[in-house]
Amino acid sequence: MQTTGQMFSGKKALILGVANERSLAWAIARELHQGGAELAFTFQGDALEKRVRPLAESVQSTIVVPCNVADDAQIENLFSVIREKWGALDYVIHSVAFANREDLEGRFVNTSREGFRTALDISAYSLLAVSRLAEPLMEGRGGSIVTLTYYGAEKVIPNYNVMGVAKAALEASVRYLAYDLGPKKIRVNAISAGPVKTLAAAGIRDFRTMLAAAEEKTPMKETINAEDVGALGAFLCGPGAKRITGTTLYVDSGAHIMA
Ligand code: NAD
Ligand code: 0WE
Repeated sequence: MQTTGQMFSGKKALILGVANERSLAWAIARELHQGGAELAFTFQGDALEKRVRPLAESVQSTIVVPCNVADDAQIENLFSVIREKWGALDYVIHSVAFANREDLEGRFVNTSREGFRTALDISAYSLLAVSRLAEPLMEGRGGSIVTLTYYGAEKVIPNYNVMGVAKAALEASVRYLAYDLGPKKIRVNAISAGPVKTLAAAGIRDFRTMLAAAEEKTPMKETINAEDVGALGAFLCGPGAKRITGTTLYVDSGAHIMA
């Protein structure tokens, strides 16, 4: 048994989806850093760079690269930087989702072709795009790819709408990627997290009411926090998960078992 402090020493982790200190990706990053991993971060847009750089510096990360996952050229540039600086990669944390604001309220049936495309492109396709470029860097050493999902992929959650469809595609993609990358000992899994008040959630109308309802309905009568997600993310990268792939693990105080 390795000690916790040494669990990720010599390991290299690429983290996509930190917006600020409340981001679920940041909670996973902190946990990996705690275990001794080296980290690289991406940010989307100039506005977030000034948020992400200080966080990266606080964990001694020197790789901070812009990456809008809607743009193949930016994804390719990201991996050319990783290839040049590290030449190898152990973990990818994919914690990115986006749908147009107007598609996260009202009727799902009204989602436009463009709104559907955007949600699926950024929230689901991006996992394949990133995994394809991570594969050669993980060659010969194995790896773990972790993405973030939500129960709205499986059951109707009012207003989650096209994001639910995108998360369903993401979860299916996790299975197909796990099949493709399995022979190379690259594992691919999703974390299905209960609601947490992050930047992405702050944009959602009545989110506070939803949190209160979630607290009431879960077996444990409590909501989760980002640290809970951090712990599961690190577990999925660690030795305890070495034969876990293609699946969705829940950190939701048991919410998903309830009728
Ligand atoms: P967050 O706002 O901190 O993170 C979302 C990230 O997505 C941001 O860093 C944002 O920059 C990034 N992003 C959006 N569009 C992008 C693009 N085109 N290119 C690159 N990056 C882009 O919020 P969060 O809650 O930490 O969300 C992270 C993940 O967790 C998402 O996949 C979300 O669906 C999932 N999730 C969140 C909750 C919750 O309640 N907060 C619950 C379950 C799952
Ligand atoms: O996946 C999410 C939300 C992701 C998200 C958030 C936004 C807000 C700002 C994607 N796109 C956007 N676009 C924006 O313009 N979650 C799991 C959090 C969430 O969102 C909901 C939820 C929960 C929980 C929307 C409706 C109902 C519940």
